[in-house]
Amino acid sequence: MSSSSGPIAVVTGGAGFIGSHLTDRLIELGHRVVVLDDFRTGKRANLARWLTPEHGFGGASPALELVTCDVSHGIFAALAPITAKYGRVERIAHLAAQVSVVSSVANPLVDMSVNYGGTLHVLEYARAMGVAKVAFASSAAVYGDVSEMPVGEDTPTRPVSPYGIDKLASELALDYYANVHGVPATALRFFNVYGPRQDPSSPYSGVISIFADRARAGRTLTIFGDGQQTRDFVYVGDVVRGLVAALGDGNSRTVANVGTGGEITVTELARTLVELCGGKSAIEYAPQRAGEILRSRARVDRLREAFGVVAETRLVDGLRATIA
Ligand code: UD2
Repeated sequence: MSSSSGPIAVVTGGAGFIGSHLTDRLIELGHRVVVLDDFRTGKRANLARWLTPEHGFGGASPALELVTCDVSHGIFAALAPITAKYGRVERIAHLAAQVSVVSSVANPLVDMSVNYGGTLHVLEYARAMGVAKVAFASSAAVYGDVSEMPVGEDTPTRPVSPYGIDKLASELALDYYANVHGVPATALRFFNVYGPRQDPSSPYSGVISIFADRARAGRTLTIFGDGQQTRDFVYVGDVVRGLVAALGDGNSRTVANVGTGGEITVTELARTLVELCGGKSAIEYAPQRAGEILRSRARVDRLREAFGVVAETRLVDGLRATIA
């Protein structure tokens, strides 16, 4: 990839949890990054490092351009002034999405238009402008409920939510654009991503963000179900390494899981977080959530073999960083 004086890397959803960490990393690596975000869930504060006072109130450092844009309405107009100034877009990481599985069940049409529609707009831009690589944030939700663990990429996909369906449809669109229009594209299926900047404020926020927030305040942690369900929790820094690799040349049409290959029960997770925060919180149990999957654990061979990436952050270290 090229330096900040050269072509541009676009991060859609770049003010969000994962997108802002990716933006940090790409700028550190010397890229000029254009963040497209509609700020519905993304926050300027996540990019505070690059919003320096010497570039004016709300202005960004020369390595970052921040553009308010709802990706599901198209990205040509938002990017035109930037490309006129700095030249063409070379790479796009497409992370902008409606991220809640539960909202997708309540509002499937909104979900489909934002998530699948947004992907089509990105791919249309990539086709028209000859973008060198698109990396797409897919999800373990494409698998649905599978009995075989760990889950490999060749496991039949049977999503059980509109969210999973539109992530899978987006993967199919990537494949179509790669095949028919020659747009190099890679999809990464994220497992349960956690880390600093994950917003705990919604009841459907990631469990680690909610538990960490409560454990720090000495409040009770609520476990849904018997707590024996497992998840493969992967630290955001490791996910970013996967994305950076996916943005590089090669591996077009590759789909890869992004997880650790391990799993932990929700009860074990709760106990660990309570302990790390000084042991003041109680743990209570509430009825199981509808549509809950019992186990989730990624096969990670392809991530290692195709991208040279191994998620190496130990859970306890990632939890400490999240709490801090
Ligand atoms: C994750 C992803 C989702 C999708 C899905 C695919 C997140 C935030 N969500 O959903 O986008 O990709 O995987 O399968 O990464 N829990 C509690 N107490 C709480 C909150 C949660 O016990 O206060 C439990 C919850 O019932 C579940 C586990 O913790 O068993 C993880 O929940 P989650 O909402 O973090 O993520 P998940 O796996 O439902």
